[in-house]
Amino acid sequence: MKTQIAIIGAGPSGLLLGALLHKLGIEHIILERQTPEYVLGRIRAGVLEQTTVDLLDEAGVSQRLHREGLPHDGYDLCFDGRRHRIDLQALTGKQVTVYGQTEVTHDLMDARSAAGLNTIYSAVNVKPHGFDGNQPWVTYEHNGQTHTIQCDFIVGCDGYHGPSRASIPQEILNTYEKVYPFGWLGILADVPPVHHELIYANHDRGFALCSMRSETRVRYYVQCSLDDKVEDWSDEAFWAEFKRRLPEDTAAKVITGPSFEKSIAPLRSFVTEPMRFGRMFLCGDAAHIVPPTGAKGLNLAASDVGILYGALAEYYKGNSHGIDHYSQRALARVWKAERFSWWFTSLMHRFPETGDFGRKMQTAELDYLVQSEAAMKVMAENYVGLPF
Ligand code: FAS
Ligand code: PHB
Repeated sequence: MKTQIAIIGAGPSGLLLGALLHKLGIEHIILERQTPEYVLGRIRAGVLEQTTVDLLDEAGVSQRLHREGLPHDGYDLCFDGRRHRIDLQALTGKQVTVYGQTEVTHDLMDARSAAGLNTIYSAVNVKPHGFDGNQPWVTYEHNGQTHTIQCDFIVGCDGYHGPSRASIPQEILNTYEKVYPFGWLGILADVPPVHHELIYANHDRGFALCSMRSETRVRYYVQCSLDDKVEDWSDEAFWAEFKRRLPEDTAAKVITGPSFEKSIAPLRSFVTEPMRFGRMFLCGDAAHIVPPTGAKGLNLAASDVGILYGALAEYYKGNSHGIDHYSQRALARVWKAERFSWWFTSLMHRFPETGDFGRKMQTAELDYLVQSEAAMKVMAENYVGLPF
């Protein structure tokens, strides 16, 4: 089989790139290791930057997002028993939209099947080849048969554990990594959110986040030990700890209920340089990971795709400038989002190793932040997403 673009991975990166390439009439195929149900079963991001919404508009898949997504003009920070609002709208003129990654993926999958586009699910042993030459190809097994796809370019949208980055000779790859000494325990429950916007809480006992998926479904998190297992946390234990980490008046308003999803995610910062290797590009988690504190992971994946799709459109019109500068342009935004996510994580979580002095530094920075228009503007500009 021959196509123009072979995409590995049908997460948000791969599906969004496929939708945008389809709009341009650029032939492509997506190869996904899992089933669609498995991909949809992964509970991940919840906050979309405006640039991500714009790309979903451009891809023609945002109708439900505009019907059901929740525009948010700000969020609250809690620390030292206090609560302060960061007014995104006033500080930046922009807002974010609360709409789960699962819904984004659903909308992209529905649009893809409605257009009759080719996605090979349950593709086994997908491997990129020959991307250091002019005629790359991808091999995979499906229903016991081995298949080969000749293509012009390969795009690795296969996440942190995928084969694309793993296929690049280590000597030409530069990676940067920081692993955080804690995880996030998250639940989904069908109860009304404690507040109409998100609340990020810095507490002596650890970080907590009040997020949501709709006006009737919450996504709440507490910082937990990396040694914790989901089975260590009953719903009662979660609710008690979650409320302990919020100011009393906020905790009193928390409506509890049975969780129907509970998972623990490790936190890491990770970047691969460059994000292009000959005729293979990396997009999204295949190239970088951020701690979820700043809600940047999904949005960075979208901006990588936005940059690459424009570059490929130019290439097929005879201009290679975009693809030749993809890595440099994507990384410029990636590193700023990595910095913000690391900073926000360092500010809001309990780091036992930094002791009481470290706690005092966090409280001093938060106390300064909420009293300085300039400091809040810097935070807000990064939270709503930097241009690309
Ligand atoms: P993904 O990992 O989503 O998709 C990669 C796809 O490639 C998957 O479908 C995978 O099955 C497939 N694949 C892997 N290996 C393959 C192979 N060998 N062959 C074929 N296919 C293969 N971001 C936020 O903004 N906020 C959050 O709260 C948040 N929480 C997260 C929680 C967890 C547990 C994780 C892991 C991530 C979280 N993220 C969050 C980040 C997340 O949303 C990612 O940024 C987003 O999924 C990136 O999308 P993709 O780049 O498409 O990668
Ligand atoms: C989420 O709703 O999952 C979410 C929201 C904001 C974050 C992280 C996660 O910063």
